[in-house]
Amino acid sequence: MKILIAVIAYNEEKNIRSVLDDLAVHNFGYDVVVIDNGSSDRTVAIARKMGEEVVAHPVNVGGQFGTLPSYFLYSWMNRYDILCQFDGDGQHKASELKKIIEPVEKGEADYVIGSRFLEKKGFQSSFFRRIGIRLFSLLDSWIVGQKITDVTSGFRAYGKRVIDLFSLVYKHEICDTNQLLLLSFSAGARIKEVPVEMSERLYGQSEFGFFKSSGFILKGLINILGCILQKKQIKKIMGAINGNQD
Ligand SMILES: Nc1nc2c(ncn2[C@@H]2O[C@H](COP(=O)(O)OP(=O)(O)OP(=O)(O)O)[C@@H](O)[C@H]2O)c(=O)[nH]1
Ligand SMILES: [Mg+2]
Repeated sequence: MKILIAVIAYNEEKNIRSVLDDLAVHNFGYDVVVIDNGSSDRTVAIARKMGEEVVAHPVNVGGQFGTLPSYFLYSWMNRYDILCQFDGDGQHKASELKKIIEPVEKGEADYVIGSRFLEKKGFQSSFFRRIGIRLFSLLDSWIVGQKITDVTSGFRAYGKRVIDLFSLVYKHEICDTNQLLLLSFSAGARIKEVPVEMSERLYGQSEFGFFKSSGFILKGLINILGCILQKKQIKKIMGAINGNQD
């Protein structure tokens, strides 16, 4: 199976080298691509100098979620079977990639979330962020009918069904992880969570300061409603695509 690790980055010149080194040390046969979201620092130059493939947005688009259409399309065009998102800020560990990839490789899941809250080890995020994560995890668990503990986790693996969905069918803006999870579910993706340990960001600041975190709740609720309304349509289109492929 062809596996791609997409490292998403925006002004991560202080972190990117150690992230790429970590991925090189633990590489068990995956390819790496850096999706740079219009950094104004040396992120792109450092990654290219290290010999990595880089897709560089000429300008910053859509916050961290602006990188998703690029990695889905890159993955689809290069015929990858499994795609993982890996943050360029040093919070994810390459040694844990096998854990999130394995369920997709074994054909048990199409959308795997690395959860910090299953074993409660490592960095657990700030108090306010945890409230938001808990609220959305509960709501999404109810909608998909299975327990989700860390819906906002950026450490994820996707199988072909999800790659097809976001490269061929759903080309609109992706605004948050509720939308990503719920649309994948509507497309028939089997969801699984595995325990992972995350670290604190090495350098720099998170995209989610106090104000953005507050807006994040309202935006999330609107997104969830939108996904419920689109469920039937996504199901129908994905059914047609998979029927055609068989
Ligand atoms: N802030 C920001 N980050 C981006 C953007 N595009 C890509 N990223 C990358 O997205 C990843 C996650 O961003 P963070 O701001 O750390 O957000 P987070 O990890 O979801 O939140 P924390 O748990 O608070 O760190 C990092 O590797 C960023 O470099 C962007 O436009 N803005
Ligand atoms: Mg982060």
